[in-house]
Amino acid sequence: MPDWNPANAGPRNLYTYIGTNSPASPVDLTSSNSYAVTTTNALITNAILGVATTTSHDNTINYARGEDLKDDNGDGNKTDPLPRNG
Ligand SMILES: [Ca+2]
Repeated sequence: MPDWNPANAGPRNLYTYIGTNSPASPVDLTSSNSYAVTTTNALITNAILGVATTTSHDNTINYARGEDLKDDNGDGNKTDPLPRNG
C-alpha cells in the first residue's frame, strides 16, 4: 500500500502552479519543490488558501493530500490516510 501520510510527501504527488498566467513555455511541475502541495511550500500562503491561521493552512493542505482530517473512517485517528481523491 502506498504511503499516504501527508507529512511524508511520499508517493502521492500533488502539485500546483503559482506563477504568471500563460507561461512562455510548459512548466514541469516536478522540477521544483515550489510546485509541490506541501505544508512547507512557502508559496502556498494563507491568502491563497483563504484561511487565517497556520493550523487552517496546514489542515487544508493535508486534507487535499488525503489526510483523514475529520476521521471519516471512524477509527479515531485524524492523521491517517483516507484515499478518497484518487
Ligand atoms: Ca481516521
